[in-house]
This record gives sequence, C-alpha cells and structure tokens, in this order.
Amino acid sequence: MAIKEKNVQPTIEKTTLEVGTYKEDFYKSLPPQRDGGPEFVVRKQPIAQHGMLKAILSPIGVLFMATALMVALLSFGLGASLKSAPSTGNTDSASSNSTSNSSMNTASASTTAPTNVPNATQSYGNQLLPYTIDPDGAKHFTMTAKQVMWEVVKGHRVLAWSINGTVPGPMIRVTAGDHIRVTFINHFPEATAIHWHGLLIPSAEDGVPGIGQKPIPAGQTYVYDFTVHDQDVGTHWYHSHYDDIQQVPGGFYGAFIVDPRPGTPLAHQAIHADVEYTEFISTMDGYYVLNGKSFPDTQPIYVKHGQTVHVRLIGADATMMHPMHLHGHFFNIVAEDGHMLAQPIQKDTLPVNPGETYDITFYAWAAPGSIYPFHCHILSHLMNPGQTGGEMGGLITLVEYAR
Ligand SMILES: [Cu+2]
Repeated sequence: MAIKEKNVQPTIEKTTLEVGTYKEDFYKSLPPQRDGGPEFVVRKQPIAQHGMLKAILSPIGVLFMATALMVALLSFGLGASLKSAPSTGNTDSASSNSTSNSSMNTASASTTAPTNVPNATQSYGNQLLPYTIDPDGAKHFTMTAKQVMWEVVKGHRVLAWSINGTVPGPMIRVTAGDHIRVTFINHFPEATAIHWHGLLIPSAEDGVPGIGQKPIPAGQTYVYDFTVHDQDVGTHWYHSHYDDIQQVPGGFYGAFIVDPRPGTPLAHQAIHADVEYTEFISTMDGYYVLNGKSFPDTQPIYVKHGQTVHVRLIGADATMMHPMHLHGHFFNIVAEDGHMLAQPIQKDTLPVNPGETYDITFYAWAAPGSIYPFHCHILSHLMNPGQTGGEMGGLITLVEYAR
C-alpha cells in the first residue's frame, strides 16, 4: 500500500475549512482498491499545535479545567457517600451476586446466579426505543429498570442491571428541539436514578440523587421532562447515577443520540455515512464486553466495499480506559463527546476513557470478503474468564466485508 504525504497550503485550507465542518468529500475521494491496496493521501495539517496549548493555558482554559476537576472530585465523593450500604452475609439475595464486577475471577459468576432473576428474553441491546406523542407534543418514552440474567458469551450468564431487559439499554434517538418525557419505572431491588450524560438540561432533570432529585426507590416511578437543543446534537448516553459502581458495569447504560434539525447549519455539518454502528465498551462481572457481549459473541460490523462507516464509541466502563485499534484501516475521529472537531483526526488506535464518546468514520477500502479485527489493545482484555493466552475473547469485534 502506497502512502503519499501532501502539504496542504494554509491559504487553501483557510478558504475550504470552517470550524466544525465535516469534510465528507475527502473521505469519499479516497480511491477504491487497486493492485497492492489503496493509495491514501495523508494530509499534514498546517494548523499550529500551540493554538490548542494556548487555549488550554488561557485563563478560561485553566478555569475550565479547574471546574472539571472540582466536578470530578465532587461526583466521586457523592458516588461514594450516596451508595447504600452493601448487604453482607446474604447469599441468596440478588444484589449479593454482582459484587465482583471488576475482579477478573473465573466463570464463577454464572454459577452463583440468583434464582429469582429471569433470563433475558432478548439477545442484543441498542435497539431503538419507540415513543408516543403526548397531547403537548412531547415524545414520551418508557424505560423499566429490571434485573435479568444476561448471556455475555454462550453458556455464561451474569446478573445484569438492565433497562428494558437488554445490555446496553435501548437507544433513544431524537431531534434537536424535541420535548422529551421519560417515564422511568424502577423494578430493581434497590433505588436508582438515570443521568443524561452530555445533555445541557436543568439540574432537576440531570438524574443525580442528592443534588437535583431524590433516589427513585425500588418499585417507584419517576418522570423526567426536558427539551434537547442544538447544543445537544451528537452522540451522548444515559447511565445510572445511583450505586453506580454496581449498576453501571451491571449494564445500566444506553445511547442518547440527538440529530440536528433538518435544514440547519448543524445538519449540513453532520456525519453522512452509509452505515452506522454504536459500540459500548465496558466490563461485566469479569468479562470485557462490547455492547454487552464478549468475543466470539460480539456482533460484527458489517460493511460493503466502498462504504463510509460511522461508529459511535462509548466508554461505559467504570474504571478502565480501553485503546480501541482497527486493523487494516485508519479512521477519522470526527466528534468527541458528541461535538464535532474543527478538523477530523486520523488514527488507528483510540483510547476511550470512562464517560467519553467518539464518533469515528472509516472508508471501507478493502476487497469484498475481507475481515479485520477491531479490538482493545490492552491484550489482557482479549480473554474471557477461564481462557488461556491461545484463545481469543473479550473486547474484539470483526469488521466483515460483504462478498
Ligand atoms: Cu481494554
């Protein structure tokens, strides 16, 4: 494969670049496969790196980082102090069976299954959540928090703190300007609350018990009501904000996608891809999971030669960063935490931290029938409990080209 480097004239860049513009034409212009593979033109960005450094060191940048640190410390403290006392010495309750979330134990998780929790009736999460329209025009969703036994990999079930019975929970997909109403029913054996991660909504709807609302007790229902605006456009998510060290790795997370209003500049800048996937990266009772499944049971990313592929990556893990690496391609980081970058960044490995979202696109250049792994590059994350080094499991999915 030949790689050419091309210095782009700053003046040309200036006339063609706008902040937040997604340069779809560039990716589409990559030539299809030739003898010996594709010929990529790698653009050397003329943008001065110290521009960003300057921004970070500016008074506003420093203030922003200090605020971020304060919020991080505050939420850590809250998470710790608001967590209900763990039940100990109780071997047959549902909650005592999921206390080994982060420990890399063997397949004991599936042998300590609580008897009163039903098996999940669906195999995959991320399905679009339907809604009804209320008389006031609000899009009304219903979410039910309930425990199910979730099959992370064939023959191994773990206790899941699910929304609507799947891991991840269902995807909420709305348009900027929409009035959202969510009836949230708590069928967990303990309290919970749902946080809308990345949305600029009032603190009373933000889902943090102790600040904007009270915890929703077991068996109770709570109604969230808010409006999403232009600044909320992009890839966001929801997750538990109560006993979160147990409920989030337990599977209480899902995508919250806000599309731009048609005809607006944001719609013009939006990512236009041929195919789209959402991948939640997490761990579940000792298993490393993509969308709640460990390899070989992860769902492949199906592509066709010549397509532009859009992947929404969401870091749902409670404790670990996962550097995701795509074989045989580079990808473009187009947006971070839902917000479009001024310029896409080309990489083949991307560390996804807890809480982050990334929108990446890649050009499916390879021959029909090609298969490439997309996996975490911390190699101990490529094993399932009980596997040896020669076997493959965990955080891998396959990019499979149609024949
Ligand atoms: Cu990893």
